[in-house]
Amino acid sequence: MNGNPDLLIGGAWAHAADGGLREIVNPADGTVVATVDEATPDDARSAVAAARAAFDDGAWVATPVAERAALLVRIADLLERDKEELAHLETVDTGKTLVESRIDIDDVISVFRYYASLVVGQADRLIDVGDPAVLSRVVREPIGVCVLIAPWNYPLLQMSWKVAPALAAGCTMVVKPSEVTPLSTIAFARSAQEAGVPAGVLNLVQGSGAVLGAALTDTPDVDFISFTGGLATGKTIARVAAEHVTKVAVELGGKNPHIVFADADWASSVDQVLTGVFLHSGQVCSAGTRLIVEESIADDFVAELARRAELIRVGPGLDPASETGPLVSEAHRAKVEAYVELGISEGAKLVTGGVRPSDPALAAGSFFLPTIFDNCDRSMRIVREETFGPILTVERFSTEAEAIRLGNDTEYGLAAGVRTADPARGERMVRALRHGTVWLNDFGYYTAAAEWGGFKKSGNGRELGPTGLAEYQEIKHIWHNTAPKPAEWFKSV
Ligand code: TXE
Repeated sequence: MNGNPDLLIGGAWAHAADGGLREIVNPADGTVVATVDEATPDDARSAVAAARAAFDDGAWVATPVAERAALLVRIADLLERDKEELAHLETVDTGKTLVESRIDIDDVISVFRYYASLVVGQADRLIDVGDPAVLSRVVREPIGVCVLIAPWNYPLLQMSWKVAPALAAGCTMVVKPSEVTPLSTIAFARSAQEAGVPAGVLNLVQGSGAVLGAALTDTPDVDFISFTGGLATGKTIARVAAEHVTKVAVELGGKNPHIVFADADWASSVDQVLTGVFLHSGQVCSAGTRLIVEESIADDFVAELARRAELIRVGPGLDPASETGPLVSEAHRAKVEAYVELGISEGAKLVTGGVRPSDPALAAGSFFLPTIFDNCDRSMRIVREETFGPILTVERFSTEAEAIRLGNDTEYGLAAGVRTADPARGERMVRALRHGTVWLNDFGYYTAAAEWGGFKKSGNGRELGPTGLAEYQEIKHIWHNTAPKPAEWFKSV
């Protein structure tokens, strides 16, 4: 049995019902960094029941909004206090560099502060129905019990985009981090408890999604499921939830174009195309994995990218010299390697990378070198499918119309980048691209105050911004007649 119990159910920390454990591996060196409780479906059902009871009990829902906001601020303060420890957990769990992990935790903190301030500013909408005796107003109420499922690439960050608005709205919840990367979420749940989140409001189970999925989603006791992860799992969850008419929001990744016109600023374009795809070894839903570059500069641009990609220092996330870390697991590296093989067999030209680093010091980790494929086109699966690894594919265009067509020629629609010195063309492009976020002469940035989410198969619903709070709220119209009188409808009666 593990030391500290890792499941939080109804305000009490618990071990798994069957004593099951899971080893958590540092992908930088293959070492076991922790052993955590692996929930059973019964544990997951207990967590849902605890969230249901805490919601139906009404006390949390009735908590004044200012108190809920103050709780969010206390959570943010505790995360600030524990930032270094949380960043360390994120790095040994996911492999990303400490620099990236610290940025993630800063963003987590800002999300809690953002929703604390947003929710206190929400006002009911008053409607003039033409009768001064009637008070008509539209109010927001918490949607209810939420199941919040997060992936492994940004474990606490993705979870915070769900937990912060859910708490702000007055919901209760079961959170399930990825079984590959649960450590920061377990630490977070302890902070939430320390901050004073009432028993049953936030429950945590961790374990295999395939095993726990049905207990968390195939139930009438859940009112809302927010999921970030892969397309296949998102479809499964949406199908199961439909049976109960449970509202679902899913963020399912992307295959994001980064379009570079010949007049674009050269230095920032090279830099941002590289960081856009190779940051966190490409394990980013909004990674700019498709370079779509104007024909006239393509050869020189790709040559410069390759030169710079070969200089990227791949290494353990805890080593300050590392610029990007390993892939999250051996299994995931195998998937990325299969895509490289596929790209070669599809006829793409391997310009650089495509292999593991030769440095023996990295042999125990699941590292993979930044990889660029030129001469790509939309018939290739490496151009159409999310590889979720450090693989950049290069397509070329000659006209603006062709750039738009290529940029939209994907079943996904999460994010896109455009680089041009012509503001009018830039504005035409950002409106023409069918993606949830479009960057013009920048790439990868976001803010808690602006919505995040995808068009098409990148999902539905939005996180962050006011819409990210609205997802957790039901709308109720209240019609109050302060001077009731007979309706005088059926005059004969
Ligand atoms: O994700 P899964 P996987 C993409 C990326 C990656 C692919 C598969 O292309 O290669 O998805 O990754 C939980 N019911 N993204 O298999 O399975 C699971 O335990 C309920 C993009 O790791 O989608 C984890 O907590 N939950 C993405 C979460 O779902 C289930 C980030 C995500 O795991 C479940 C990650 C079930 N039946 C991968 N099955 C992004 N949008 O950023 C699994 N889970």
